[in-house]
Amino acid sequence: PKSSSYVDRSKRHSNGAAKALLEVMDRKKSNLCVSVDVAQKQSFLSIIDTVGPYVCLIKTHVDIIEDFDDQLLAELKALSERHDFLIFEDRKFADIGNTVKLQYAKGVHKIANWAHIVNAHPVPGPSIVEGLASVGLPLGRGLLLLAEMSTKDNLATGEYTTRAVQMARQRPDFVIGFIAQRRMETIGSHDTSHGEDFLILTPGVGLDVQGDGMGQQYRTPKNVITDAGCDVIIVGRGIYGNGDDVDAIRKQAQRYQAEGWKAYLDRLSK
Ligand code: UP6
Repeated sequence: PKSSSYVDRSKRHSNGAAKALLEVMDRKKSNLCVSVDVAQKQSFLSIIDTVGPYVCLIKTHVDIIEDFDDQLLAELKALSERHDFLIFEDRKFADIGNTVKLQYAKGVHKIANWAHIVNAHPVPGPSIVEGLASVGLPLGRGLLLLAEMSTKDNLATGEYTTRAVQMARQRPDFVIGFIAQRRMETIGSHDTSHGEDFLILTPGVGLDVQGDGMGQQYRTPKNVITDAGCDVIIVGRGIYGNGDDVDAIRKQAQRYQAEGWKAYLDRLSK
């Protein structure tokens, strides 16, 4: 996967969400996912409308939004169609199969209805994937497992990461890849010659600062895409962290899109 193009990989993926993401990346020349972590609906929608043309994916934490309602979801959906991007709810499910199934399908947010992609911590074991797959697979959704994290001194290392990769291999129809900091195909004693291909989405990306004083650690698009071979850069405050001036936000989105795409082209030409 590190040396294949996004579009070639899209043809080989059987999961609809993975295929659609790789296709939109190629179509828009963007491996940028913007993480919209703000508390007000108006600000949330305004940022998405501004960055929409430059992203392949919008990542949400809908439980942060104070004035969340169904109208917000309708507008989010409309923006995703107008600007051609997919939606990833960063819910980080972490409970037993039966509970995550309910959290995914029900409650105020009804995540499965609108999020093409969600993620889960592998800590409960394979049953969490089964619970989520029972809801998401019939809807054509995809799941990412958190095999690694971006924060200082996090526990998702070594054997934990290896076990996460093994869990993903058991459900290639639904688990489309990982939240991780590098490629995962080579992990574990596995024969990769049969063309295994995980999507690697990587948070902790920033061009101007190294951290946030609360454990977050930033790397550049070049570190992440060219050197580590990841597929999608996830950028939050690097895009909108300096206030809500629309022109400034647009500029940052264009900058990260350009940097991310250049890093991808550099990787392919290696
Ligand atoms: N995120 C991380 N690190 C991880 C997993 N997820 O930062 O290992 C998420 C955070 C946040 C976003 O929950 O929504 O990615 C990063 O935002 P930032 O660019 O503003 O730091």
